[in-house]
Amino acid sequence: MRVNIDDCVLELVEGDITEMPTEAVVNAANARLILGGGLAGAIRSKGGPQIQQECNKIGGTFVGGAVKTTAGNLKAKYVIHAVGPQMGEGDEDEKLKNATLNSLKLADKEGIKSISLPAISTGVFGFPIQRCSEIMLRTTIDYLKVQTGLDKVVFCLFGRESYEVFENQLKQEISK
Ligand code: AR6
Repeated sequence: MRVNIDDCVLELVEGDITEMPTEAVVNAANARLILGGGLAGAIRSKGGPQIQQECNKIGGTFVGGAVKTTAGNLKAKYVIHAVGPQMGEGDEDEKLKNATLNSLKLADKEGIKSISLPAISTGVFGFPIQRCSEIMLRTTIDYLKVQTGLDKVVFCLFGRESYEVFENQLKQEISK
């Protein structure tokens, strides 16, 4: 599914974000920036050791924050490591909103034109996918309606079920 938000294309695809050819891809990271399992593990193994080495130099960031490294062997040029909340730690919705917003802001600050995001926190961190779709889509649409240099924002969802949750939610958002 694909819609326009002012001058930016907002697209939903089902697939593997490590294969996305956008300039940046977002990793679902932890605050210590240690690439563990799930998507982070796929980025580590496909992208090569350089990404973890750059993360180690940065050292970490706050929950809701986002930092940038290069993307090693991935098709993308950059990985933006966004730290989502772990379910149960408190203030999860606000933290997920911030992780989304800080990823988009960082992309803009770096002059990045296209970015792919996953459903942050909905794997190992246990955040419900429906609530994630509401927060991430609303935050992104609101952001793109103000000022952005981004041409394209893609939500790359892993599996049909996650894709359908985001698709239904995006349909609702644009009918508002
Ligand atoms: N492409 C797109 N989405 C993916 C991919 C992929 N290749 N692989 C998984 N997903 P998770 P979290 C989806 O667990 O919940 C790690 O140990 C997955 O289906 O990767 O934020 C980190 O180091 C789910 O919908 O991230 C952190 O410690 C979503 O991506 C911690 O897990 C996020 O799942 C982060 O947990």
